[in-house]
Amino acid sequence: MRTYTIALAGNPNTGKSTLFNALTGLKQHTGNWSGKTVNLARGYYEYQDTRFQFIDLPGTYSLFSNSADEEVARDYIIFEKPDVTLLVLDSTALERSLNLALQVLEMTDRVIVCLNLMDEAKKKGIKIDARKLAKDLGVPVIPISARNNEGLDILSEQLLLMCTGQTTTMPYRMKYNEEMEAQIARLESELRDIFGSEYPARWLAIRLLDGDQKLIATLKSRLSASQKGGITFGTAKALGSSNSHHSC
Ligand SMILES: Nc1nc2c(ncn2[C@@H]2O[C@H](COP(=O)(O)OP(=O)(O)OP(=O)(O)O)[C@@H](O)[C@H]2O)c(=O)[nH]1
Ligand SMILES: [Mg+2]
Repeated sequence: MRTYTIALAGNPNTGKSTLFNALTGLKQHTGNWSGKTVNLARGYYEYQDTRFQFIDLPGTYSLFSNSADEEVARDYIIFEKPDVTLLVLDSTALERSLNLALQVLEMTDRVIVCLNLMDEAKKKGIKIDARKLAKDLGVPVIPISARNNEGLDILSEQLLLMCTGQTTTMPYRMKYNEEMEAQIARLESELRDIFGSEYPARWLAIRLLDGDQKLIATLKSRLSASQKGGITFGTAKALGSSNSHHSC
């Protein structure tokens, strides 16, 4: 049986572990306070002759290098390359989640958005046009209530479709000003020359331009580990070249 890996990402307290438990039958700790999931729980779920491996990532508000949790979640998405990143949003506080959503959409085009806590949203009279949001974000958007097992069949179906390549996405990517876009394009093409399609070049270029030293260190150590003898001249130059763009 083919196994696909699904990473659950989202702000703290949006119901990632509740969804994880509902699908896998495990009992990952949940509760009404943030920062509970610190290590990566794994669980399995079978749907229509397909096995999904779920990874419960720590909840974060962004995916920069601000904390160990952010690094763990970000490194998983970039380096482990799950088949789908399942972004769990709180329907009652959507605008708070969109910052993280836009960051994930920069990192991968294999994203499904779950609008969780729909029961709470309904109670509060909040209406969300999931279709419009899917159109705007360029990825599937599924309303669910993980605690009440609602919407999980439609979600499973969408996971299967994306894992088997039957869904194409067009993730929304933020546009920066002209000067910034020119710098991104230059660095992006250098990075593509070195890494090919190994990493999302545009996202990497933006992070390097932002001077994300921890990401640079992680990349260097990963490269030296994979090449045993150390990083190549070209790679070192490209990673070093981020420093020359650092001030922008
Ligand atoms: N009403 C309602 N509550 C929910 C739903 N899903 C989760 N919750 C509640 O929301 C709270 C947080 O859920 P968790 O699953 O622990 O959230 P999390 O995203 O794993 O949190 P972190 O691990 O801190 O990132 C718990 O009290 C859940 O019972 C839902 O669909 N409806
Ligand atoms: Mg959790």
